[in-house]
Formats: sequence, structure tokens, C-alpha cells
Amino acid sequence: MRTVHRTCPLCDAVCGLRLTLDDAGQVTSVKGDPEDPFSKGYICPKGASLGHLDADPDRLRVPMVRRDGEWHEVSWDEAFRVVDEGLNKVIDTHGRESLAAYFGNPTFHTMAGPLYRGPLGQALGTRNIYSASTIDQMPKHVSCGLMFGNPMAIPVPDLDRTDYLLVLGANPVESNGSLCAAPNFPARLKDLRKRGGRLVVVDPRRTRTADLADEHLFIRPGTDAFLLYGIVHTLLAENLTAIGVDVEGVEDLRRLAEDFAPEAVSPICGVPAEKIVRLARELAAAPTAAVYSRIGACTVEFGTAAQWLVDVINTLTGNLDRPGGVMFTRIAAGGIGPWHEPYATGHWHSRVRGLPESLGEFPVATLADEIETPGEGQVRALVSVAGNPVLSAPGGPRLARALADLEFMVCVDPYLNETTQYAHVILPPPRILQMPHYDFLLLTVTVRNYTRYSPAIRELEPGQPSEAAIMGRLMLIAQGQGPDADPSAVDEMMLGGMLAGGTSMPGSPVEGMDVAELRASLEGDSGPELMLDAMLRMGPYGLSLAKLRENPHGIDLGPLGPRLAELLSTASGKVELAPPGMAEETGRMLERLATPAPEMVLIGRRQLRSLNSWLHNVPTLRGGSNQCTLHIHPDDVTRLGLGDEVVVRSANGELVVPVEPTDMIMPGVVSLPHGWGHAGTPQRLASVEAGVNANALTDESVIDVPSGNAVFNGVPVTVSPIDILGDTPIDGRIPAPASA
Ligand SMILES: Nc1nc2c(c(=O)[nH]1)N[C@H]1C(S)=C(S)[C@@H](COP(=O)(O)OP(=O)(O)OC[C@H]3O[C@@H](n4cnc5c(=O)[nH]c(N)nc54)[C@H](O)[C@@H]3O)O[C@H]1N2
Ligand SMILES: Nc1nc2c(c(=O)[nH]1)N[C@H]1C(S)=C(S)[C@@H](COP(=O)(O)OP(=O)(O)OC[C@H]3O[C@@H](n4cnc5c(=O)[nH]c(N)nc54)[C@H](O)[C@@H]3O)O[C@H]1N2
Ligand code: SF4
Ligand SMILES: [Mo]
Repeated sequence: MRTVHRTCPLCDAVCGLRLTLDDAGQVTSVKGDPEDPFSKGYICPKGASLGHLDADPDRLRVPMVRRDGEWHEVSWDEAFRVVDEGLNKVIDTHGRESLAAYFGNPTFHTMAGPLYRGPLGQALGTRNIYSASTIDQMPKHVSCGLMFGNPMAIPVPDLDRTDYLLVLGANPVESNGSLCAAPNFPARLKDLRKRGGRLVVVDPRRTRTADLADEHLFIRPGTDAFLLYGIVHTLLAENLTAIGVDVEGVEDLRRLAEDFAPEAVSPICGVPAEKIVRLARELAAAPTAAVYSRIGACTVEFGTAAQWLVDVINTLTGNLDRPGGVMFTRIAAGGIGPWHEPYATGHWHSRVRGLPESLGEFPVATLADEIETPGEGQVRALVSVAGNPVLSAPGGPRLARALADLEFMVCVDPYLNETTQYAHVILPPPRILQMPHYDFLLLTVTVRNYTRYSPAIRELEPGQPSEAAIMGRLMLIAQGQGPDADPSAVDEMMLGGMLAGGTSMPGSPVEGMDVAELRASLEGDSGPELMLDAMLRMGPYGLSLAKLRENPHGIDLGPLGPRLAELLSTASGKVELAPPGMAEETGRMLERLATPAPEMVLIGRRQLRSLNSWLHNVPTLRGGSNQCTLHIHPDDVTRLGLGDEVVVRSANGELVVPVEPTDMIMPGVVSLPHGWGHAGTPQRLASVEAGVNANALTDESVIDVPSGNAVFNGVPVTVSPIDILGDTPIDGRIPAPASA
């Protein structure tokens, strides 16, 4: 028996865990780590299932190659040889623009993901780079880019000190928060109320977060930007502003907000005008306040506008960059500084739909277009790392058909699933407990400054590559260096670049030091750990990997402090309240104000014991409320004469789903969780009660224009009894992989 500690790698809450292992190295229990200064022993059912997930017998342990429709286990050397052949054949025949890469959500959580994504994309030499960012938080990057000149400067609610929290389109009691890393979010919300603070939740569903709130307001899906404009209008009209930072554009903002008086926006968002006015007054009157919003106000038609208005309100009420308001985390490893160039999107545009690049990526919503549409630059090969876009991207079944048509596809993924089944080669990363862990990205949005590193608990098998080495070898193959080139060369190149940058940066703790000497002094058992050590030493706290190893429960680095001045990168040197892109977007919103609302719309929801598409094979997380059902108001059930199962139709597809009537959802709105639809998967448990793919209904042709982000909420649908079936297949069916 031994006890080990590590950070849970699953969601954004970065909880510390305490695991016990038996002599054979099997996990016998997983508990919250009471000595972690940030999570203080908190754990959720997903974290508690980490042992089962790590030991899942359906997890791939060796590379797989698909030949003649059959999967074969092969050696690592052979797998990389097949990749080398497949990828280079496509490069030779169609050129590098015919390559694409997709990086899924876990690349935000692993050590390899954040470090090797960029270099792998560069090595492929294509502009066809896609990631889960454009089915998630890209609107926030764009709004922060426009306002602060810095798309990585994402303000985080100062959850533990605020007096007033307005939450729109987030359900942190089930999701445990996102772009706001706060282990035990529920307790932090309860504490807010205990200290006399006020919590208001805006959501088309009365969620478990809403149940903890002082007030819950229903809102028509997709209309948060209108509600927020109503608040901005009121703050300006009633002179309720108390701006505490240098800003530009107040008068422009006032003009833009003119058409969005509470009475004007109330009909579209369904929130009574007097409540909008009251919200504005409360936000202004609270000693400190924070507006926080996530998926429900990001993956919508006016997602960027909503994210912009969130921070406009935070700024107008004097809450930007002050304790109790919204602040910027000071991270330990490296550190986000000013943005390196004038911020803009659209440095280049996608071939088929002409969509602007954002942070070097194209929207996932146009990946199928790029694969299907013939011509110079048509995507013919895909490298996919840690993603399941067949279930997670809008119009998933169409994307599946497109993937089935690729000439070559390689996936880095531990599972054979709805997406990886189309690959020619699957390269499994090590088991979870074989990987060291550090949250390069999630630790940039913690509600307290905090850091924690976890060493690997299990060793790699002889000859088994780490995920970094897998990505390194893919990089070398893409550069034409062949399947056998040594990936440690990639690590040294990346380390060299990092240290050269740090030593030449004025004010860096390693400024002026000798790169070779510094490199020689770094510690770490792998490339990513050496890079972590370098970043910690270049960071603001004078930490090192050794220091983190001495503190296996993590280190509290204190409450958030003001740091806008370090991050602000606008040409004006001020916060831009009315950036040009948002004026344009306001025009589109005015058009929408005049458009009749659809009668019924679809939204998503997250489930405490699911994680996007990939935890449905874990026995301890199945059953109970964790089912793929359609939430619908009982009045709609009666009005539409619905039975136990219904047909949901959208412009894009049709599904048959079991209904779960509940008055927790607004009439006129139905909710289906995403990440389901595992029929036919070789994962033994996930294939039972497999659910349906919600993204058979979402429409990839509709996007949030400024960011290209997918629209998952507010999708027009009809719901009918099962006996009114159309002629088309109704299961969001996806094709079998070709046998060649
Ligand atoms: N248990 C669990 N935790 C997770 C995940 C998971 O799958 N399961 N996924 C992780 C990931 S990748 C992310 S990005 C985060 C997301 O974290 P959250 O954003 O907190 O997650 P959701 O549950 O999707 O919350 C979105 C809420 O928005 C509401 N909503 C839908 N449409 C609208 C709208 O138009 N306006 C408003 N105001 N509300 C709307 C929904 O009813 C829902 O309650 O969660 C992370 N944590
Ligand atoms: N309708 C609708 N669709 C949505 C959303 C919604 O709210 N509604 N939410 C969106 C959001 S916020 C997100 S983030 C996306 C997620 O979209 P994706 O990232 O495409 O999907 P995931 O389900 O997270 O798939 C993760 C994949 O990574 C693999 N994996 C797990 N761990 C590792 C690892 O350590 N290494 C590697 N290489 N692979 C690993 C899993 O097996 C799985 O195949 O879905 C989006 N899709
Ligand atoms: S809340 Fe998230 S980080 Fe914490 S134990 Fe659960 S899955 Fe892991
Ligand atoms: Mo996400």
C-alpha cells in the first residue's frame, strides 16, 4: 500500500487528490487531498472515479492500425512508419495546405497539449488548424483581445471576496466552473451568501447553481447580449458608472447602447424590463461585484458581444481589476505578459467560407467544408489529438462523413471511439497515472494564485512513448525527418527557444543569464518537466520544479491582486469599451431585435458525472441522472401531445430521444446534453444506453461572427410525437469507416 498525491486532470477545477495504491499498483481509493490549500479536500464523483478511468480495460495500450476495415495492434515503430508513409503521401500529392490538425479539450489539461500543440501545427505547415477553442471559449479571447488588446488576458471573478455575483450561462455546481478555476465552487457560492453577498443566476433552466442563488431569472436562449446591453444602457442613462481604470470609448458606447433600453430588449430576452433596471442598480450599488458567464453565453449567436458586454459592465461598475470584482491571475510558470502584436483576427481567411482566422485557428464549424470542397487546398489528411469532434462539433454526423472520406488520418487518443474509428492509425497516450501533471492553462484562471505539480505515479513501459514524445515524433515526421528521428531533439529546440526568450526579456528573473548554463541547471524527468522548470524559474515567484516537488499538496500564492497595467496591450493604452468590431456586431443585433423568435429552441446542459464525450465507459459514473434525455417543460409536453419518446428536428437533422419533463426548464426551450451517441462503439459500457448525438441537430452554418465560434444554444427545433416520422433517418447516423 502506498499513498500518493496528484491534481485531478479531468475538469477545470484542479482539485488535489489523495490516492492509495496496492502493491500491484492498482488504485484502491481516491479521496480529496485535505492538505491542498486550494481544494481543501474537495472531490467530485469524476475525480473519485480516476482509478477506474485509469484502469479502463477498453483503453488502448498499444498503437492500432486500420487495414482492410480491421484494426491491428502494432509496435510503436511500425505505427510511426505508417504515419510517415500516410502523411507524406498526402503532402507529396496535394501539398501541405491539404493537412489539418484538430486539438481537443484534453490538450488543455495534459502537460504535452499546451506545449506541443503550437509546434506540431507549425511543423505541419498548414493554416488548417482547428481546436476545441472554437466550440467553446473563443468569443472570450476575441472580446478580451478587442478590449484589452490581449486575448489571453481573461478576467476571473474574485469569487471569495465579491459581494455580488451575476452568473449568466454557467452552471458551476455541476461543471465545477470554467475560465474560473475554483475547486468546490458550490461551497464558495454558499460562502458568498453567508458573508451577506448576493448571487443572481440567469439561465433558461433553474439549475443547481440557480437553486443556491438569491434570485434566478429565466432568459430566452441566445439573448444574453441583449439583456447585458439593457444593463449597460441603464448604467449609462442613470449615471451609475464608477469607472476605476483608464478607458476609451464611453461616448461611443453610450451611442451604441441607445437602442437597447430595458423596454426594447425585454421582449427578445424574456426578462422583464424592471428586473433589468434593478440588476443594473444592484450591480452599481454593491460594494464589489462580478459578472461571470460561460458556455450558455459563449456558444451562442452573439457570444462575443455577450462576453464583451460582461466586461464592459465589470468596467463601468468599477469592478475591473479590483479585489471583489474581476481580476487577472498571476501565474507561477512563465507568466502571461502583454500581447506581442496589435491584436486582430483575420490575418488569413478560410478557403471555402472565407472565415477569419482567430488566434491562428479556423472555426471547427468549417472543418467539414474544408474536407468536402474540392480544389487547391482541400483538406485530405487530419492529425487529431485528444478530440472527439464527431460528437462535439456542430453538425457532427456531416463531419463524420467527411472524416470517412479523408486519405489519411492519425489520432492521438486512448480510445477507439466515434471519431478515432475513421483514423488509419491511433496512437494511445500513456495511462493517466503514467503522466506527470501540471496545468499550464487552467492555472492561468484560478481564483487565487496557486500552483501544484504532480509527478507520474506509474512508470512508462519499456519502449512506451510519453504523449510529448508521440507529438514530438509526429512533428519530426511532418518536417520530413522520418519515423525514427529522436523526439528529444524537439524538446531541446523548444527549451532553447524558451530560455533564449527568458534571458533576453527585460525584468525577467533570468535576464542576462547564459542559456547553456541555465539549460544545464534545469531539472526534470521529461521534456515537459524541464520546460516547466524553466518556466517556473522565469516566473514571478522564483519557484522551481524542485520547490514544487517539495510541496506535493500545492502552494498557495495568495489572493489575486491588480495587474491590468501589466497585461493591457491596446494601442491607446486604455481599456477599449467600444471597439470597432463590436459596433458592427451591434448592427447585427439590431437586425435580430426585429426578427421573430423561433417557437422552440434547443440548448445543452452538462452533467456532474459526465465529461464531454469520454467518461461514459466508467462504471461508477453511469446511471441515475446521467442519462441522455430531453428536458422539456410539462406544459410543452401537454401542448404538443408528447409521449415518452419524441422526434426533435432542426434545419440540420433529426433525433429520437426519451423525454424527461421538468418545470426547471422554460416553456419553449428543450435541453439535450452533448457528448452522447455511442451506439456501435467498442467501448463496452458506453455502447449500452448510448444516447444520441446532440450535435446532429446543431448547425455548423451558423456561427458567432466575430469569433467563428459554434452555436450550440438557441438552435431552432420542432418537437413532435414519435408517430410523426419523416422519411429521413432519425438517429444522426454516421457512416462505417471505409474498408480500404
Ligand atoms: N461535470 C462536467 N463538468 C464539466 C464538463 C462536463 O462535460 N461535465 N465540461 C467542462 C467544459 S469542457 C466546460 S467548457 C465547462 C463549461 O462550464 P459551464 O458553462 O458552467 O457548463 P454548462 O453546464 O454547459 O452551463 C451552461 C449553462 O448555460 C445555460 N444556457 C444555455 N443557453 C443559455 C443562454 O442562451 N443563456 C444563458 N444565460 N444560459 C444558457 C444552460 O442551461 C447551462 O445551465 O465545464 C467543464 N466541466
Ligand atoms: N452541443 C454541444 N456541443 C458541445 C458543447 C456543448 O455545450 N454543447 N461543449 C463544447 C465544449 S465546451 C468542448 S470543450 C468540446 C469538447 O470537444 P472535444 O475535445 O472534441 O471532445 P471531448 O469529448 O472532450 O473528447 C476528448 C477526447 O480526448 C481523449 N482523451 C482523453 N484524455 C486524453 C489524453 O490524456 N490524451 C489524449 N491524447 N487524448 C485524451 C478522449 O478519449 C476523447 O476522444 O465539446 C463542445 N461541444
Ligand atoms: S471537480 Fe473536476 S478537478 Fe475536481 S475532482 Fe471533480 S473532475 Fe476532478
Ligand atoms: Mo469546454
